Amino acid sequence: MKNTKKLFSRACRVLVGGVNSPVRAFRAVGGTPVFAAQGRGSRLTDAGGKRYIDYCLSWGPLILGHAHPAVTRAAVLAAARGATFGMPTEGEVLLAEEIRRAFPSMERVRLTSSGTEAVMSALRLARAATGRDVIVKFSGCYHGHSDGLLVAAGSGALTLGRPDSAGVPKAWARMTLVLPYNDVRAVETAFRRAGRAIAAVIVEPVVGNMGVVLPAPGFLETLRRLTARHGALLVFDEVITGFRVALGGAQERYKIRPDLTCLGKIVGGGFPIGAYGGRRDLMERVAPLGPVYQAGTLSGNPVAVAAGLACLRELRRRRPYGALEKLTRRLADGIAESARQAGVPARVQAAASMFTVFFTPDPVTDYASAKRADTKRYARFFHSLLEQGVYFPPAQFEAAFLSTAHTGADIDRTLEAVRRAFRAAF
Ligand code: KE4
Repeated sequence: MKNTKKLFSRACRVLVGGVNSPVRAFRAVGGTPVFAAQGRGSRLTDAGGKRYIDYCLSWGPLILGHAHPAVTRAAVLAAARGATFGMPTEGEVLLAEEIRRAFPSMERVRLTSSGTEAVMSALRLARAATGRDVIVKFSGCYHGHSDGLLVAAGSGALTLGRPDSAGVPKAWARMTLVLPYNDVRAVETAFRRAGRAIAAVIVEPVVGNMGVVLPAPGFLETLRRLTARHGALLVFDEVITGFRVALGGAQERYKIRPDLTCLGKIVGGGFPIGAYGGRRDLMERVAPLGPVYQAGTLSGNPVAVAAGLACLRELRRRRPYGALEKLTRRLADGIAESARQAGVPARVQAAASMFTVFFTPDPVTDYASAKRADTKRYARFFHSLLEQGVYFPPAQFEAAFLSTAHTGADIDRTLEAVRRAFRAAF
């Protein structure tokens, strides 16, 4: 820990808050952030040499675990051929084909370097295609840090208590209509009142950024029906759920065909990649074919593409989703049972291999109910597990993840640490 403290104070003298992304700063849970030094499989080693079973997994990308041999080999070989050309390469075509094979709704694809870029571009396209300005989003959902979406945002913005970021022009915020997640009546009212002004509805089809919140039966279907009826577009932000809740993401699981989809995280195998895509008639409005400009020096970067392709091909070959879901269910049920036995009010909400422990007795269905969770208890839970070598996301309003590298023995060890945490910290 000494190393880490020294490293963090040195980091704070040059990096804002000592980190390159706010969620890493442990502001919600207190203490000094863990500095990673190495990862392998389900294990993470910090700068002080301490090892952890990792359930944060870099906030989602590492569904195959750290340093998967096929992904690492692909990236190293690609790098040796040249890191970037600023020219089309075959790998980008192969990755886009692999994405479309899993997401048939993505008839045309554009690769970017982050999920934020993918979402920002998809919404620019939605506004251009409809000639309308208003975007509907749901409070507590997070869609990256582009201006129009930092309104009632989840993830780090929610954790830091600043769901509406400073610096976002009021005009931008006025073009973002925020509704409660899972509130069908609110969506119907919004369309009744402003349907003709709404360009798109963007949604995390399964929310990760309030912690894991599932769509109520009929919610996604209502979004599909109302957007189609009013000439608005339905945008699924599957940056977390893509290749996570199924090979074809939430749209495969819930059998809903959105007009546009945004991807990130897993699609790059741990390297910087985002992607957006959808109906051909929409996507062909994007430059160079159409008037919607979007570009990127490292979009479709050959090294990232090679890693992403290796990752997606491994997922297609292994189809690990049943086994991942079973292991996640065992962990989630075990945590819930330990909380019950310890008399600690907790809800463990899971979807496939993503889950969240909320310290609240009630179901978490939207931002208001998520905010009722006891975040101080979460901080104590987090630190007790950290001490015992188990690394959960350092914030209540995030999702924890399993990978194909997690084993039954990892789950047993984790449940033992959870039992101790409930005894020691509650
Ligand atoms: P990136 O720009 O971070 O690649 O993707 C933005 C984004 C878009 N949509 C969803 C549903 C997302 O969850 C994200 C990013 N997720 C956060 C964690 N919840 C990234 C972690 C961070 O901000 O450091």
